Amino acid sequence: MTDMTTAQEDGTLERAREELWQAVCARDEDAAAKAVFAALDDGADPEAVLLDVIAHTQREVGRAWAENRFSVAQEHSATAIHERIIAAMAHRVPAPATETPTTTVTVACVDGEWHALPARLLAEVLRLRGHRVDFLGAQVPTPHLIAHLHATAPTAVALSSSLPLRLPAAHSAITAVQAIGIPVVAGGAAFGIDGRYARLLGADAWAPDARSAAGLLERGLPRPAGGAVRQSVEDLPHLVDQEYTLVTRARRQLVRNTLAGLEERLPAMRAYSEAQRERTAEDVMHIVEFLTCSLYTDDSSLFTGFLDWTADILEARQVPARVLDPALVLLQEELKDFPRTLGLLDQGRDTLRRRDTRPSVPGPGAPA
Ligand code: B12
Repeated sequence: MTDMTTAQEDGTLERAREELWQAVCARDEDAAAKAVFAALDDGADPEAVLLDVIAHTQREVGRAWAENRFSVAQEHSATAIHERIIAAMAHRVPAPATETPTTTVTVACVDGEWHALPARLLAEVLRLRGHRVDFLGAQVPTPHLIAHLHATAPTAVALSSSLPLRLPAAHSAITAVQAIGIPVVAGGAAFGIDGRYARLLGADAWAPDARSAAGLLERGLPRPAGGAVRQSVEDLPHLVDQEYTLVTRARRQLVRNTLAGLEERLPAMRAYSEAQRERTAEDVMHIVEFLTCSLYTDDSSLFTGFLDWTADILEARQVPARVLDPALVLLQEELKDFPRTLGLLDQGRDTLRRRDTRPSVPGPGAPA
């Protein structure tokens, strides 16, 4: 790499960000490659290109989708372009060849987690820092991960998850990996901006981004003692009330009953198109899933944060957030024997009410 002042590098990265953004908006892979390779040719640090150009643009893509400026198809196209550019970069910027890597890091997404790109970015940064990386990609079922680790015995496992819904699966993976004496560093948006869920689930370490993850792994992680797999209730004593287990077991029925209840109480729903019905079913499914995730962690902010996020998404599409309230009311009626769940639903309704200055949201049993 040529010597570059910070100001020059900032200018190069800024130009690359602008050009890459234009390229993904135009779904033009050639222009995207040109933007990134021009920055590398100008001497930009490959790690900065990965994190401050590509990851930055990918987050902008997420924002554009959330604000209804990008369709799902446009988001998919941008992600596909980024995946190809990252792959092309890996074969263009060799890993440092000076020393034999002393660490092998297995990078894997939690079971059910499709967001592989954040994990891929981490893997590439670790490779550039001289680690040997074993990248397993999206949704790795825990038993397969463990079998693989028995065969490969890495120094550490880097477990990635973007969706908080995957936290129960992340917990199983963390405890299973630690039971075979391998330390786990957790990361990705699911673990919270301050890593609170990584700590809650007993991960050995957490890092907010790939740069600090690389620093952590360079300093080394202590090996866990190994032995019997920790039971989830040992980390999360509130689970003894069984609410998480029982509500999770009933979730399909809950979604069906809530949809039937909505149809009965909201005459407008009877005129919904097939697509609108599907979207409503998806929303209700997500509400129930985030509810169970909050029960698992005993953290109401996961549920209220999700409702706030869904309300933003709906409002960006000209749908008022209060359409969510009747579903919460129906769930309160279905789940009246579960005090922790009722508390979460109450807090959820408060969150929606606070967003909506208009009066009168129907209470349980009130005619809709
Ligand atoms: C691309 C994308 C997808 C793609 C993923 C494709 C792929 N190959 O990765 C697809 C289409 C599959 C997808 C699906 C869904 N997605 Co999506 N997706 C995104 C998007 C736009 C970008 C993700 C990304 O690559 N981010 C870029 C990187 C750089 O993110 P990052 O977290 O900052 O990564 C850094 C750190 O977290 C850290 N890190 C990451 N992993 C690890 C691991 C370790 C060990 C460490 C230490 C650090 C670390 O290092 C990275 C680099 O510094 C985001 C928006 C966003 N802002 O991220 C939504 C987003 C994550 N998706 C979202 C949603 C809701 C979904 C779906 C549920 C949508 C649906 N209705 O089906 C599904 C769920 C799929 C599933 N089961 O997992 C929401 C989540 C909201 C929430 N409340 O949690 C987001 C935030 C969209 C939004 N703008 O609101 N998605």
